[in-house]
Amino acid sequence: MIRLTLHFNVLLITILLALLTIPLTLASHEKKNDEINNKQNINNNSDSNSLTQKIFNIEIKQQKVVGKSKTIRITQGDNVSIIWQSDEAAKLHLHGYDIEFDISASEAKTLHFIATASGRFAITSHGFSNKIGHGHEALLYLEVYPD
Ligand SMILES: [Cu+2]
Repeated sequence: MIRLTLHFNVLLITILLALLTIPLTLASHEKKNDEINNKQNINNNSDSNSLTQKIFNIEIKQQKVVGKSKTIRITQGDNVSIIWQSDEAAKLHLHGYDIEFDISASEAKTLHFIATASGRFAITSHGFSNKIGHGHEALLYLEVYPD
């Protein structure tokens, strides 16, 4: 009989402890969720606003980039726009990012991307005037420096 009451007491204490801990764990979970939500909000704000805008104007004449500099230098994470003007239609290829895009002789074309990967990447022609080909000579290099 004494043993039974002892066992019963132990059981009762265990149940009481369990009941006490449940609200505590729930409360700490809520707090953690709040913290996570706050962090996400901060990140969301920075995602839309804090990326640095970088805009470049590139002109192509007689299948070559006009000007001395054949390198575009940016920082990883930049929000990049390259505006192309050309005297001839062409298919261009940004290596590394593997973006292929068309430029035309009639209007400017904007290549837009976020510079997620760092490194040195060639922009080559995959043919001018709709003739398919792959120029091994790079028109331009894109250098993305690590943030
Ligand atoms: Cu290519």
